[in-house]
This record gives sequence, C-alpha cells and structure tokens, in this order.
Amino acid sequence: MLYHLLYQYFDVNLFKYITFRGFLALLTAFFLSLIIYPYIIKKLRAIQRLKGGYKRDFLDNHVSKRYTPSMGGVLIGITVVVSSLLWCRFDNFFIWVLLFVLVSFGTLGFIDDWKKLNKKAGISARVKFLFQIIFASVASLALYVYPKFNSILYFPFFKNLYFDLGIFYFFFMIFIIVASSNAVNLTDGLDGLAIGPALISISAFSIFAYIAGNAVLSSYLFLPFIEGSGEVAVFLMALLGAGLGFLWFNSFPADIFMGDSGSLSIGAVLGTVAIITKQEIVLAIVGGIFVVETLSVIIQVFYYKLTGKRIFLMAPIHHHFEKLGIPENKIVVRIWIISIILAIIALSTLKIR
Ligand code: 57M
Repeated sequence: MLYHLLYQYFDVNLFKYITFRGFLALLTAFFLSLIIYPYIIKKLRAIQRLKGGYKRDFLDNHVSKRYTPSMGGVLIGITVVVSSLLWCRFDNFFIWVLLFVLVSFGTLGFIDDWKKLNKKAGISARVKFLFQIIFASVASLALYVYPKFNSILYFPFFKNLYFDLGIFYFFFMIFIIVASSNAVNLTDGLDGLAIGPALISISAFSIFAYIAGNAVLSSYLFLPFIEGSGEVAVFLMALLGAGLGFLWFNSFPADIFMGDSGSLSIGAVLGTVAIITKQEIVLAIVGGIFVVETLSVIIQVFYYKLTGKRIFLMAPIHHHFEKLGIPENKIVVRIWIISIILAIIALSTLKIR
C-alpha cells in the first residue's frame, strides 16, 4: 500500500526499492510480534489450562509442555498479512497467490489446533489432506493459467537442463505445496526445530526471488527470469520478521508453539515460493531437514509394516535423538547448523552452472 501511496502519488523514490521495502516489512512483522506475543501467550495459556492441556504428549520430557499454548502460527499469519499489505505492491499477482496460500492453509491449521485444544483429536488426516489438495489446486491453477508463468522444470547445477512438463506441471505444483506443508508439520516437534530451518529456507529463497526478478542478475547467473518475483522477496522478508518474532518466544524452553496454523501455512508458502522462483528442486536441498524428517517417518512405517520392528527408536527422527538421550536444545541447534550448511550448498547452485 505504501508503495502506491508514497512512491506513485508522492514520488518518494526510496519506496520504489524492493530492498528498502523488504527491510521495513521485516521490521514491521518482527516488532508487531514482539509486542503482541506476550499478550497472546497469556491468554492462550489460560485457555489451555482451562481445557486440561494438550493430551497427545507421550515422551517423558514433553509432559511438562502440556500447558504450553499452541496456535502461535495465527500471529505469524496476521503479522505477515499486515506487513505485506503495507509494504508489497498490490499489482503483483504472486503476492496475492502467496497471501491466499498463507491464509487458507493457516485457517485449516487453526481449525485443527482449536479442535485439538477442545478434544483429543484434531481434524482427521483424510479431511486435512483433502483441504490441502483443494487449496494447493487453487493456487496451482492460478499460477498455471497466469500468462507470464510457464510449466518448465529447471534443474540446478546444469544451465541447459530443463523440461517442459506441460499439464503435468499443474499436478507437480500441487504435490510440492502439499508435501512441503506436511513436511514442516512433521518437523515441528521440538522447541525451535521447525522455525529455525524454515527461517533459513525463507532467507535463501528471498535471495533467489530477488535475483529471479532482476533481468540483469538472473541472466548473469543463468537463472530463469521471472517478472515480478522480486516483490516475493518483500513478502518473504515479512515472513522472516514474523518468524524471528515467533522464535523469540519459541526458543527453548518454549513459551508457545506454532501449531498446525503455523506449520501447515509456512510449509505451503515455502513450496509456493519454490514454484514461483522455479527452484522446486533447490527446495529439497534448502529444506533438506524437512525431507529427512519426512523420510524417517515413511521408512519407520514401511519397515514396521514389513518386519514388525522399528528402525528408529521413534519417528520423526528428532524423537530418535531424544530417546538416545541427547538434550533437546542440542538436537535443535545441531539441526540448525545442518540447515545453514544446506542453504549454503543451495546458494552455491547460483554460481555453479
Ligand atoms: C506434528 N506435533 C507434536 C504443536 C506443534 C505419522 C506420525 C509420524 C505423525 C506424527 C505427528 O502427529 N506429527 C504432527 C507433531 C506436538 O506439537 C504440536 O503440533 C504442532 C505441529 N503440528 O506446533 O502445537 C508436540 O511436539 C512438541 N513440540 C515442542 N516444541 C515445539 O516448538 O516440544 C512442538 C513444537 C508438542 C510438544 O511436545 O505437544 C507431537 O509430536 O504431537 N506423530 C508423531 O510425531 C509421534 N510419533 C510416532 O507416533 N511415531 C511412531 C510411528 C507413527 C512413526 C513410531 O516411531 O513408531 C510422536 N508424537 C508425540 N509423542 N506426541 C511420538 C511422541
């Protein structure tokens, strides 16, 4: 909004720049979070106590977390919406797609969180999956029919390797969004565990989005030029600010969890951003932690069904490490370290082509 008001009407040149608006989007979301979280935490904790606490924590060291409020993701959603409405351009198609994904997946997660708070179970896995498919299809269709977008899948490390997937790209997009949403959700089981790698991925993708939206930079780095994707970097800066504000309170020992309202929406947004910037394969590298966490569950379930034995002490894999006796914050910080290294590898794909 401020772009249109201050640059287009009052000619304040500074507001033209993506970097300047991105920086302010980050600060807006971050400080809004710092101000509002203490109030929300107090309110939600009171409700959580009234309802008898979260009833699904089986591990000994998690029993004390029973009254830690969830649904922190609602505020992530709100601060990102406010900040991006303030700092992003309204004439950018991608911003509206991202806002749709953030709000739809966030609302689905919120309903699930709310149900879990009141009853033992949330929305059934089947219904949740169905709605994820529906929301992802809407976003994918919007991108698929958008005239300035194509159905090409690019490969990192090789500048001339790409395939036009045609109609299959539509289904591929749905898969990426839903898989990414569920992968972040599965990862979200220790203080700071999901938000850390998410923030690292968001940072890496804001660099990709900025470069892909710049004709000169993208051609120099052999990256596909995506007109309008620079604005996505402003949105991602808002998400980065909101996520940092959340981490302030979710760091060990957590005052609040993001809940499905946070994990489903952040994962879906990451998937959508990877699609917009044409870096779907790079998402699997940057978000390698999410991939490994998901694979650990798939392997555990299949192996158990086949042999009746477990391969990990408990899946997802962070519970395996807990069961080995490694302290929670050590597991989390080590996973952040791996995530930073993965992001550096992913960023190196920019030059190694
Ligand atoms: C998310 N949610 C946490 C919090 C968070 C198929 C199966 C692998 C599914 C999986 C599952 O249910 N995953 C969904 C896990 C829960 O956190 C809430 O959920 C939100 C995210 N959706 O934001 O609101 C608990 O996680 C802990 N937590 C933190 N800090 C955080 O910042 O400590 C979360 C955020 C919180 C808190 O204790 O209450 C959860 O685990 O319920 N299931 C599992 O993960 C279970 N694994 C399992 O059963 N493994 C089996 C099979 C099925 C693979 C096996 O290995 O044999 C674990 N769930 C629980 N305890 N509750 C097992 C241990």
